[in-house]
Amino acid sequence: MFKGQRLASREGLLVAINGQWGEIAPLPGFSTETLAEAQAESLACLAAIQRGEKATPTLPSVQFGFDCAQRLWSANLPTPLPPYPLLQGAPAELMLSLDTILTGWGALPPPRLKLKVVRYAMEEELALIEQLAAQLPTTKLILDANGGWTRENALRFCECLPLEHIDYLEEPCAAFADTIAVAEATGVSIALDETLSRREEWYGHPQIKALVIKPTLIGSLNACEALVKRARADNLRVVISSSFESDLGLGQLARLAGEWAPNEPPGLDTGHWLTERVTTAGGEMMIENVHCLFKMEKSAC
Ligand code: OSB
Ligand code: MG
Repeated sequence: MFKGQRLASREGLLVAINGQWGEIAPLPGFSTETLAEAQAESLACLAAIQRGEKATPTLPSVQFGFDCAQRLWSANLPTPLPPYPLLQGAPAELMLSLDTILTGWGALPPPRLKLKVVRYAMEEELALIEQLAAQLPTTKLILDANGGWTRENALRFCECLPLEHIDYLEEPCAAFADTIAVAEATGVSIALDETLSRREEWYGHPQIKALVIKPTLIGSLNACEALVKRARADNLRVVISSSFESDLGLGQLARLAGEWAPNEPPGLDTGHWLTERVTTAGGEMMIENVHCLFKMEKSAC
């Protein structure tokens, strides 16, 4: 479910420039552009490159795809950290299946675990959080409200949180001022996500602990790097996060996370929602599975 829309399939575009690939996949409910708009701008950019001009996309997903396809990727990065798990589903069911989920992680519980909130009754979500805190005492919980609470409901919820088990809460309220008021009243630490992709004004605050950067929504890699620099200057953590890209995009995001936030587990545990891959296990594009919309003509000279 994405902001009330159920997505049964994930659509997107893949672009190759001089043999290097990038992914353009606006996320319904989160991206401001549609796939049709991204496609029209992508085709215009490819035509510009064909004419010998520089492509200057303006839509975030197109900027991300074109930047990845033209980036000089570092060859020798250390192995990226594994993403933290993203727990999804109804609290009552998750509580019943928690033992099975925990065994699935093996002997070591993950250092962090993310849970979406404002999806079910507040009491049920709080009960699940209590149970996770009790059963995973060494795991810090990341909560994400996607701006879904009023200030009053966020206050009610955060006053009941076991704060020592909470790493941070992403975007409790739609308005930045409400989010800060909730942080100050309850002591909860905050991470900004939608505030950044919507390019809203924000200022540093001692309780803002992390910036969640979703390159498909932010757009150009330069804009992402500017946020990384601002985070470093303000002593904030950087969490590189997915917008439900394919295995190609997720692999590139993992590499960006390794460069920009080498010590921070990324928010990239979304690949298992997709049944198909676009690359082989060795990282080669399976072009026989993609439908061709544009092919660069080889120039005569
Ligand atoms: O709310 O952070 C979100 C994915 C797509 C759109 C919005 C969100 C997400 C994620 C990605 O949660 C996974 C993560 O950040 O851990
Ligand atoms: Mg978020």
